[in-house]
Amino acid sequence: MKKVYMCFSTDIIHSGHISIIEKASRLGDVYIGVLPDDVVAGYKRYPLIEFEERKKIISHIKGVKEVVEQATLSYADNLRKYKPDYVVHGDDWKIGPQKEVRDEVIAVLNEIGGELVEFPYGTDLSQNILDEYSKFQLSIPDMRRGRLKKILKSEGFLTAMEAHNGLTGVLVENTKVKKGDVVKQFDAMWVSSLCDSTAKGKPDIELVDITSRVQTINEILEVTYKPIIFDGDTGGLPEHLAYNVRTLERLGISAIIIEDKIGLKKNSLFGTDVEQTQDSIENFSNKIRVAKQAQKTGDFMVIARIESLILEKGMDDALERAFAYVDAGADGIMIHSRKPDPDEIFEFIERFRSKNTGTPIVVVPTSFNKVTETEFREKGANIVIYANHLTRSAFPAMKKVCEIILENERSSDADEYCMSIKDILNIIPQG
Ligand code: SPV
Ligand code: MG
Repeated sequence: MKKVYMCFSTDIIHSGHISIIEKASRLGDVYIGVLPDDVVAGYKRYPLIEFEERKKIISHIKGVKEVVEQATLSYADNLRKYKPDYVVHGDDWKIGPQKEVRDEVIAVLNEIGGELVEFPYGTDLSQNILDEYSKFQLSIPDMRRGRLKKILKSEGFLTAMEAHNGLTGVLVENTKVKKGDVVKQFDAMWVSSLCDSTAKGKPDIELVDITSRVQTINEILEVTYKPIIFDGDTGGLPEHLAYNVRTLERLGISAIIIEDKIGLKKNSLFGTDVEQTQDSIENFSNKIRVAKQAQKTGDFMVIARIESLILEKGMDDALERAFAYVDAGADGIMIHSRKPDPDEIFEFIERFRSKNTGTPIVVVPTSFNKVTETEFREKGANIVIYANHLTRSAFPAMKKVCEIILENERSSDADEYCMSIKDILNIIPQG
């Protein structure tokens, strides 16, 4: 019996897929490579159905002999491993983003003595309609909320970039970089109190109230699909926190991070330059319990943020708090530092992990920003948040343009700092 290899990234199986599998099975035993969730996400969008479930569904289609993981968009490894006589694909990949993959498939097939068989791919609208429908599904609060936990579970690690309005949300949603065979993108968004406040021209002192913060969130929700982590500052009064947790949860937010400070909150990166007071373990543990009791779904996460290192209270205090907050029900721990070197963050992670291997650890490397994601991952961190970088990068360019126009009394001199009109018109998909 000949061997036929196909690769499936789809999560919505329709008659087109069934018909191509049917044709393929006439050529021999059909082996189907299924792409992991992060690879599908890089290639088109986060799949509605997770990897294991997709594998199971596809394995039950008539004519499929075996389902295997294809770890990358490239077929090369699996072709060399399974040495199929045929690779079957629709003829729709001769142009466009898949052309490179196709060229490589042909090259590897030449090497192993196989043949590429392409069947006409129905170009009816159904795939586009299904894709639009899938995107809509991903934006539904119930779908979006749970995705952070799902990514944590399947990948063990994720990154988030700050977003403070629709435009920055779109940037975080759509920016992708191809690194070799891998498409890199941010997994989630961080709605930072610093950036949300700064965008409104206000200090980061819990002055921008929850109504206004929710307004920002709604702007982002309307135009994006990725999960959102909300910076909940101190969480405020427990009675308010319970209400706000339900509001966030209802909107489809995946997690709130609350920090163990009390009184007039100042931004952590001021450290001890300003007066800031840490809450007691008892009080803050109570806040965590209140937040956990308030949530209605199993998806939502309450992450406790420890300010001991920021406030120079020492490593032992940070660790004592971490274990107490986990006992109180925290779904994750964020450890913060404003030191440029990561030693205290690494020490915290190591000591915490020696007793707790499961609770996700969040880091915000604004100061200790030479550490790579791989290093954080190896040390045992699970979420890396780039907390303020879009605000900090946009502002200098805007300021420069103001100055150039004031100086020259016309705008053409500032052109090199501005994107073209054509580009700004196209930055947002129309319609
Ligand atoms: C924020 O982004 O608002 C944060 C992180 O809370 S930090 O600014 O480092 O305190
Ligand atoms: Mg903040």
